Amino acid sequence: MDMNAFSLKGKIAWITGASYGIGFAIAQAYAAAGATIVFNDINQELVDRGLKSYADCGIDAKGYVCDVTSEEAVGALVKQIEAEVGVIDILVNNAGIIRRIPMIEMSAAEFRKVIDVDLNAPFICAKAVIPSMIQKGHGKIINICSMMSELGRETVSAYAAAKGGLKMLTRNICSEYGGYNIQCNGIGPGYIATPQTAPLRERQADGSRHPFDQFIIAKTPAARWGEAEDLQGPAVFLASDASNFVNGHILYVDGGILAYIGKQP
Ligand code: NAP
Ligand code: GCO
Repeated sequence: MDMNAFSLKGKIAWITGASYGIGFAIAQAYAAAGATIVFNDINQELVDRGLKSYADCGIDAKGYVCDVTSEEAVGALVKQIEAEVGVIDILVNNAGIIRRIPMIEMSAAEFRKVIDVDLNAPFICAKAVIPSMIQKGHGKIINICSMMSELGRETVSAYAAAKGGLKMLTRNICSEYGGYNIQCNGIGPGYIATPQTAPLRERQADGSRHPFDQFIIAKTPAARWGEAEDLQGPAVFLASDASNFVNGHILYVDGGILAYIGKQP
């Protein structure tokens, strides 16, 4: 096998919401594999923070302010990227939010907001890049899904609905555009130590581990939280020619959570 199939040399990758966390780690790996990195985030402060982090590790990334829930802003950004950098070969729909609120206390507006960022925005971004991918003859779209694409839990109804929907959007993009040599796959991270999950890992006043932290370690055969770096290899694979016949798949990177019924009493 030609190992160059894993290379991203000459590819342009747009990772949404990639100033820090999972998106940043994926972008770092793409840069190491040879890709040109483009990212956006919701405000200038985050973009500046991202640009500094990329520069600190020697990556010449292009950063833009763009709210991925705005069809107009995303359309304009894609045009700008095409003019300033080139046609996007790889889109990673990474930007996301979570609200942990018991469902009967959650307003419809709060529910809609989560669906807007976690489900509608990947639709908007994918829709914006697919026409040029069709013209170019290839494209990779990677949607960052979740354990909640498969499982439910208390307080995350909107997030689970969105990430479950994102799994099916992934399969539908594959179904609709696979014939144009576009592969759309998902990555389902397990519980990853990022700012998004920090409240679930906070030390207790007596110095003990947060009960949720203990719960996740017990529920994960790997017996640890994931790190954003754990997602790098799978993300490179799904962006590269090595995965050209992998389509509509969700690759769970979860230390085994979905395989495990939980510790016996
Ligand atoms: P995160 O806090 O979810 O980071 C996502 C980034 O997206 C942030 O910079 C965020 O800005 C930005 N963003 C939010 N709304 C946006 C919008 N409308 N337009 C543009 N950017 C926007 O951190 P993460 O933990 O690295 O999560 C990345 C992705 O992985 C998310 O989709 C998340 O759901 C998913 N995920 C995370 C885990 C985990 O355990 N951490 C597990 C499974 C899946 P702000 O900082 O202003 O919010
Ligand atoms: C939660 C978590 C999640 C994770 C992740 C799991 O409150 O249960 O924040 O849902 O971040 O998406 O894969």
